[in-house]
Amino acid sequence: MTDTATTTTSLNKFEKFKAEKDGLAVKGEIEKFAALGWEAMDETDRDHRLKWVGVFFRPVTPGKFMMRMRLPNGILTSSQMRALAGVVQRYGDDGNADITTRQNIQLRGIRIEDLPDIFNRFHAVGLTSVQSGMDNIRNITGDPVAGLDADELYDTREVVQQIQDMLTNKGEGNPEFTNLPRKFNIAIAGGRDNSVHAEINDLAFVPAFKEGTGEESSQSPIFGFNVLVGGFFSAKRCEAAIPLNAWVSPEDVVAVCRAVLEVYRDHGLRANRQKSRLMWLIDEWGLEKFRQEVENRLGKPLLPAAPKDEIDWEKRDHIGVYKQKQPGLNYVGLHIPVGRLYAEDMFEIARLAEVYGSGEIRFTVEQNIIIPNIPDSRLATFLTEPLLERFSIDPGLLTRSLVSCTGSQFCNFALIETKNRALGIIKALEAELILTANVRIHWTGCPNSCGQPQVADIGLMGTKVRKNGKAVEGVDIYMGGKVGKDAHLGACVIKGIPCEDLQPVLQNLLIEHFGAKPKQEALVTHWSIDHN
Ligand code: SRM
Ligand code: SF4
Repeated sequence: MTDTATTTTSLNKFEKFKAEKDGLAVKGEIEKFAALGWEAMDETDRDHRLKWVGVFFRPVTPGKFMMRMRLPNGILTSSQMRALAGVVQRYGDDGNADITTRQNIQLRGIRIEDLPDIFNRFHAVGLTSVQSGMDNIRNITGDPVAGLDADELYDTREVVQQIQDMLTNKGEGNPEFTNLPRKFNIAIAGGRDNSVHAEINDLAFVPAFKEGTGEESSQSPIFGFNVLVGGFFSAKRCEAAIPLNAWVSPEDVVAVCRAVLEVYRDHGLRANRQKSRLMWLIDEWGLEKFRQEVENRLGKPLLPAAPKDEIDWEKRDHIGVYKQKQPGLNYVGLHIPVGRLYAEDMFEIARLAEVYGSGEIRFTVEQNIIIPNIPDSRLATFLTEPLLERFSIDPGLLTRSLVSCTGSQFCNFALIETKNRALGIIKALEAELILTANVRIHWTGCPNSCGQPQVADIGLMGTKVRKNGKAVEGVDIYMGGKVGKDAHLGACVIKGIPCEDLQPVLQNLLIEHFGAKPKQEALVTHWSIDHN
């Protein structure tokens, strides 16, 4: 199918196993695997190909798998949430779930023998986990308040669903897109605040108005999207997406996604997995040739980009109570500490969404939830629900913006433990400091950057550090990430702080750069940004 993948003799191990048997083929073998058990399975099927159906072998917890769903635009129904809760409760041995940095959810503790029943349960409520890992397109993110926000420019829900349906054959799996050179991220922004981090996706669409041309020139500006390409993070390299110099109308978004993906699938670099993301192809070809190839696949010329996009707001976090564009209705954003949920929480969230709202639940890329469509008349009672004591609408100013990747509890790439440590340090900092504004602190357990430290005010990336002659868990500190309007990536400013020494370092950064005041002056130490 691809020129590079099939003709090279020195294929890397991943290209080899994909050429031998398509990842999606495991879909038809789930019953067999369930009967065999994980220990007897072929290792490549178990460790890699199962990811094509969203099932991840966890070397940290052998025999207890993780399942990564697909939730287009981060939206699910209460019945779907209940189905997920049921899986975590019934099948998840020590099970829990994590809301992810792509508006998505992962379930843990899954046993291979339960997969046939779990897939039946998903099917019954219209959920899919297909093509959510390995060399596939990840969950497609859209505006978390699409269709609710009076100021939105475009309701992203339908187009995000259409893209997912095209790429996954409505959740059944689509072999056309199961052998990409590497993972691929797509985001569609519909509001003015870039709630999806468009700039860190391989392909992103940001709202932009185009002046009418020719016969249309007398008309008012036309709504569409400027296209960004090539954004990605990896251990080797991190890049913000660059403009493709293309403007597309909403009706063309799905076709443009297809065209870009076909070009990437058929020409993306496959020799070295550290150099396979879309930006490496753009580097090799130059943007003009890449754009030309996309046009060829699209079968028509792309229009040049609109001179400016409409991202002109600071990014919102959606935590708290907000009026919807529908009179008398509200959406409420609940803070979920580091995105971690247990079965009973999930059942309770489903109940609250049904009793107070319309049954709909949404996730944000900050690993939080939104319950929309709560009428004014029920809002006060909703706000007295006990769950809101843990999942607050008004958390502390550091807690509020805390994001963390999985870390060593479940991820074998991790160099450090993240989620629990992140919560512990934030609690201690909030106890020591008086803050005047929220500060976005992102933790990520290794340079793969799943926790997006480069978009944070303060990003913490796990590393190993030597202290007193011993290797201990530590972090490199990133600063300067800007989201929303004029988004740009932060950079590493301090390297190699042992985690056990981190709290005073963060305390000082918060005082020096974010206006925090110590509750007790004596506790301030003298670390500074120049310290190494
Ligand atoms: Fe990630 C691999 C977790 C978002 C960059 N990521 C992994 C694996 C699958 C590694 C593994 O097999 O253990 C992690 C699973 C751990 C686990 O058990 O949970 C993992 N990534 C996550 C999640 C769950 C982090 C979170 O706590 O939210 C996010 C799942 C999103 C989803 O729903 O699909 C997640 N990963 C990201 C992001 C952020 C984003 O998409 O905005 C990035 C950086 C952006 C990007 O991809 O350009 C990211 N993950 C990576 C990479 C580096 C990719 C590269 O090109 O080198 C890897 C490693 C790889 O693919 O080889 C990776
Ligand atoms: Fe695992 Fe590293 Fe991703 Fe964290 S950043 S989830 S430790 S791969």
